[in-house]
Amino acid sequence: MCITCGCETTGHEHGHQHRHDDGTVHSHVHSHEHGHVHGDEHGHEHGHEHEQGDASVSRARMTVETDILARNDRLAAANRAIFAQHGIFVLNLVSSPGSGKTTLLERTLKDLAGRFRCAVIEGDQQTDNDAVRIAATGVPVRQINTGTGCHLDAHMVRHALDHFDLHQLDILLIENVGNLVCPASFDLGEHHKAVVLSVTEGEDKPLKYPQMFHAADVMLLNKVDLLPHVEFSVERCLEMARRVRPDATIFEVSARSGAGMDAWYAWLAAGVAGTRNAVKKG
Ligand SMILES: Nc1nc2c(ncn2[C@@H]2O[C@H](COP(=O)(O)OP(=O)(O)OP(=O)(O)O)[C@@H](O)[C@H]2O)c(=O)[nH]1
Ligand SMILES: [Zn+2]
Ligand SMILES: [Zn+2]
Ligand SMILES: [Zn+2]
Ligand SMILES: [Zn+2]
Ligand SMILES: [Zn+2]
Repeated sequence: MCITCGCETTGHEHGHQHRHDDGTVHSHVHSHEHGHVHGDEHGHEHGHEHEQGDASVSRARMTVETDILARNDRLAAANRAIFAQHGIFVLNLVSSPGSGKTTLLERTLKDLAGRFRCAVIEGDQQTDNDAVRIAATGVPVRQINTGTGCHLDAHMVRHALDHFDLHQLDILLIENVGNLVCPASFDLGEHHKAVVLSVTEGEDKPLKYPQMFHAADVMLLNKVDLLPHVEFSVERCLEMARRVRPDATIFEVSARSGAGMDAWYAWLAAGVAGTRNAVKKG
């Protein structure tokens, strides 16, 4: 169940337990086949714990919320450890539907090809449209269909990770479900939540959805190519965004024209460098 809007979220089947060829043991069991191949022999654990949720059903809603978030946070911490271990810089892209997340990803992946090794997790409720678009760029992509669920959680991401060769990645980009409310509560283990806001949505979104604009330390103001055609004050919007999150890193971009994208790429490159340095020191 989603703690924010109360909708049912579907779990997944757990049918088998497995051991990778290199000796890496997954302590969880799951029902799908996959091809996670390790390039070296360090044989670390990618384990995580599962819990039974049934006992919580009769408890008070507050307790249920606390349990769901505590469980998610534990799994997010485990994801974070995996990312740190492999030196992968990870972003969680959130927004309302249609702000341009997939378009922004497509352009970013094309422009960074050959420079960084990227992979994408695509969270969608029903379709594989976005995953197909990303696959066309040639980058590894794993789709997560949430069905009626309104956000990705750390557990879903943990399973998606099995489908990548983590040792061959610099950047992992996660496109969350288009929803400015529920994904704010769920840490996926990412380094940054990046909220995409387009100039067609109105400049007051940060104040209307403060939880999300507070949770995201990065904001991409997209579709600036449309500014001549819409009533939208960039200045007012940025002022409202900073009221909710004073230290936000903000980019004004057009995923269509490419305007402003170089600053975004420079920031990504700095993030990759920082993540790599942390691995060397650790
Ligand atoms: N003019 C303009 N249109 C854009 C820009 N970025 C995206 N679009 C258009 O906006 C629409 C939605 O873009 P998507 O990339 O599918 O948006 P999304 O956030 O991935 O949507 P969901 O996955 O449904 O949440 C498409 O028609 C895009 O072509 C932009 O910078 N400028
Ligand atoms: Zn929800
Ligand atoms: Zn699992
Ligand atoms: Zn999309
Ligand atoms: Zn696995
Ligand atoms: Zn590994």
